[in-house]
Amino acid sequence: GQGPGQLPAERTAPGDSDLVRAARGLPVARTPVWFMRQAGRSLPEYRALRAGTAMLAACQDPDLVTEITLQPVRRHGVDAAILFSDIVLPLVVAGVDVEIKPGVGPVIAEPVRSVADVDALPPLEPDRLAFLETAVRQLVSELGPTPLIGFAGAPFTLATYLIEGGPSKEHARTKAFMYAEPAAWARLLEHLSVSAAVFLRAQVDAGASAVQLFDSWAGVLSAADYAERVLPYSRAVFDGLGDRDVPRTHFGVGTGELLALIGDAGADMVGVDWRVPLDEAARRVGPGYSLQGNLDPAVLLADRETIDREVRRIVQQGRAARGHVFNLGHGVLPDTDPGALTHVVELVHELTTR
Ligand code: 1CP
Repeated sequence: GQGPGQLPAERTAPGDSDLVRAARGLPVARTPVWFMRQAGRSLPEYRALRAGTAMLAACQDPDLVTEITLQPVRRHGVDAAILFSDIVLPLVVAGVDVEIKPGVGPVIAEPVRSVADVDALPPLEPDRLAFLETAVRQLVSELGPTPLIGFAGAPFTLATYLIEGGPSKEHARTKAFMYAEPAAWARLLEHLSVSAAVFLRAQVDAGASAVQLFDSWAGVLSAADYAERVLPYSRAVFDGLGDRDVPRTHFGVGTGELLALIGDAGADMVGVDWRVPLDEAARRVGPGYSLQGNLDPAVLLADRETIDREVRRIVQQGRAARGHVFNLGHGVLPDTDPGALTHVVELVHELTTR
């Protein structure tokens, strides 16, 4: 029989996987681990498959998406796949002129600088997401018990690209627009929350077992501005999932001062970068949330001894949370040795197998 806290011998449904269970604060067989940007330039098989295809074209090809998404699962034995896509894809599909420039990132041909620009943004029509549904269905059938994470970019982080016209450090234009044009700002974030919800619903309805909302750059805001001018729109994205029964992860970089708010926006699990230790992060978010993180991606460029020490520390500090999904604090750096990633998966499993 099963004692308290013990698990059934076999769990084969992705909806009952360790990733989903940890995100909900349920007992797990071992701490699940995956890596943000696990599919990407650190893998030679990715570079080979992507050769000759532009990033945004690759994201709209269901067979390429399926294969690229599966590569890190096969190679590293991670506990989750994340759909190969990009946060700007809903804009692209809606018809906004966006390009992903190699070595730069998303570049917007006509940045949003006025109320009229906001009103001219085309809506995302769900019937243009057939390619996404095909990719997700193929993936779910290939992945078997391994859950697929669907994702979207949060309204604020997408707004930074639309307003700045591309990647930026200070996001000064974004903040200026937010302060100077509050009505247009509200309309822009509302628009982006609707398209993010459409994008997430398509993935979940096609079979994704969990979702993550990436608000990568939210950490540039004060807690007061975040709470008043951003959080309601991220909450609207999660609310847009309705009663779809998938755990929700909410992630940003440099969000130490925002962690409680990030949880409060409607998350089951809060993503934490390397700046705040997980035991302290658990205190900041409070008891109702699991944590995901938080190895500094740069540590993977160091020696094995350093990697192992940091992994052990994070596994230990993660026990302070009601559930822990091991991950990096941000995406895999392109020159990471893939062997280091495989090693981290093995070590986390070894340290946490009950
Ligand atoms: O030419 C290439 O190979 C392009 C590099 C690349 C890749 C592999 C980009 C351009 N996006 C992606 C895939 C991607 N983007 C995934 C795939 C799934 C996985 O994690 O394996 C995901 C989840 C994203 C999400 C994404 N795109 C975020 C949020 C996560 C994060 O890293 O903070 C952000 C901010 C982007 C914008 C973006 N797209 C690409 C780049 C280089 C950037 C960042 C640019 C910047 O610094 O602002």
